[in-house]
Amino acid sequence: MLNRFSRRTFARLFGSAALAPTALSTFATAASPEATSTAPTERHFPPGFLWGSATASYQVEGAVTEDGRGPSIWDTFSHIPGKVKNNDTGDIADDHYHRYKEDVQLMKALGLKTYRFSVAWPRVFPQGIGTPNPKGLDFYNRLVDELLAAGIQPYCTLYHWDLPQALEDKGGWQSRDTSEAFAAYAGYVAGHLSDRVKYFMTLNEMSSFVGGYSSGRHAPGLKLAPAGVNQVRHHAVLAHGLGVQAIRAHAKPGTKVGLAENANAAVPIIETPEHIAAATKAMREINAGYLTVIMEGRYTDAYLAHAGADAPKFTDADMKAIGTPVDFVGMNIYTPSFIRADDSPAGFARVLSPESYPHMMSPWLHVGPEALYWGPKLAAQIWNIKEIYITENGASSTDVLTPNGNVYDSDRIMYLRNYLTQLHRGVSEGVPVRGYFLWSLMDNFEWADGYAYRFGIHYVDFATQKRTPKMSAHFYREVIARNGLA
Ligand code: GBH
Repeated sequence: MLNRFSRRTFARLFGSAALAPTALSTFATAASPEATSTAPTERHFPPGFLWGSATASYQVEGAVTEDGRGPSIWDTFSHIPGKVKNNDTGDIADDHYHRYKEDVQLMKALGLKTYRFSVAWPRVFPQGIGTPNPKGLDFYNRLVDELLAAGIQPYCTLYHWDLPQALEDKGGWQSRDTSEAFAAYAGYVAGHLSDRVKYFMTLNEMSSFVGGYSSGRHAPGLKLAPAGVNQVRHHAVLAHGLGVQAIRAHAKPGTKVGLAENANAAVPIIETPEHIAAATKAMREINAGYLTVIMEGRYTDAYLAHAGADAPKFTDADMKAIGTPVDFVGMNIYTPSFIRADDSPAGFARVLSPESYPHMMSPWLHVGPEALYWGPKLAAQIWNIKEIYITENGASSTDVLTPNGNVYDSDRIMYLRNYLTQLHRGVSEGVPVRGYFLWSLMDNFEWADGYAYRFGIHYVDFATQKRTPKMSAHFYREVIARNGLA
């Protein structure tokens, strides 16, 4: 289909004579006298590299009152007028709860090796704790079976922001009890799915959901003072640590446990030894409240000094749990944090971006492909990590729709090709990235941005729920088929 499309367009633009072999070879010769072939340069990834895609429960499932699901903080939040663009909610989203079989076929057509989904906590425990709801877990049993039948390896995230509202009513992430409740829930799910799911991630993007207690742009929409926010953050990393322990206690032997964290990817502004050294220092400090404390089991001195009287309250036992070794690290990487060497005691400084800095449709989504090289490289080096996944990377686009049903997203292809080129650079050097999950399989509920911002490689018409592969889906299918850049 791609070939037919290209030939047709090429002919329309340049006339059909341009497609004649002589015209093509003349063109190639003129452009590059040395070229002996017009075959694309293939830059391969290691055999077995896991090409995947990712979604999250509240963003795709819909069916929010079905089969005993309890409300989550995102149901509550999205129904408060003015909180989400156009007052969109996840009530229906992609209706994936009913259409998961069709969606697994989309994955199969792409050639995906793996798929990362998240479990909605309030489906499994409608009250957050207590009596499980078997129908809730059944959905994930069916999904996992469908994936395995299609030859796709499931990667399961346990928390992608849909906290049961019943727990929020008791303080949510401000309460240590939520960390304990998370561990109980995580152990329960892993106990039931680990006969078929081999990889579990505890929490997705702690800093993003902690933002729901500081900027208030995400659920539950609170704006706490710094001491409160630091305590919420501590409960998040504690939930991760207790979750790792609970999963290990309940899952089948051989199950691997990690997390999916949007670690800030420090990128040296210029690749000189001094800027690289600065970026290496920065990578630890700018992630001090999350990845660093998890990998090291202690808050850095700079983090505690900076927090001062607002520092979180914790025990030695907390720190031991937080530092429980993980089997792998998942990194969600979208944007770079540019760093330069500096004479300050810290030894580094952020390089601020000018107004003109290029971004994708989402204003925050600054384009910086090097993030996919430096992020995992520095993390592996600093913490001696042996197994890394890029658990999310992708882009929003305004997507050009043509009357005959094509969806052209050349900017998303540009973004992906450039990021994958940098990933390839790292993997070729031995950076231990084993897989890549493109965000996202299909357009979905983009949190506070509602349905206005599309991250999918499949276009979703939300009125009819029709899915259409975008040009980027064809691109990605080609990457997967070659196990290399296309
Ligand atoms: C990820 O967040 C999420 O895991 C995923 O669910 C989401 O759909 C995807 O990426 C695309 O956004 O509007 O200025 O307040 C990415 C990290 C952190 C980026 C919060 C947007 C809000 C910036 N996100 N951030 S702002």
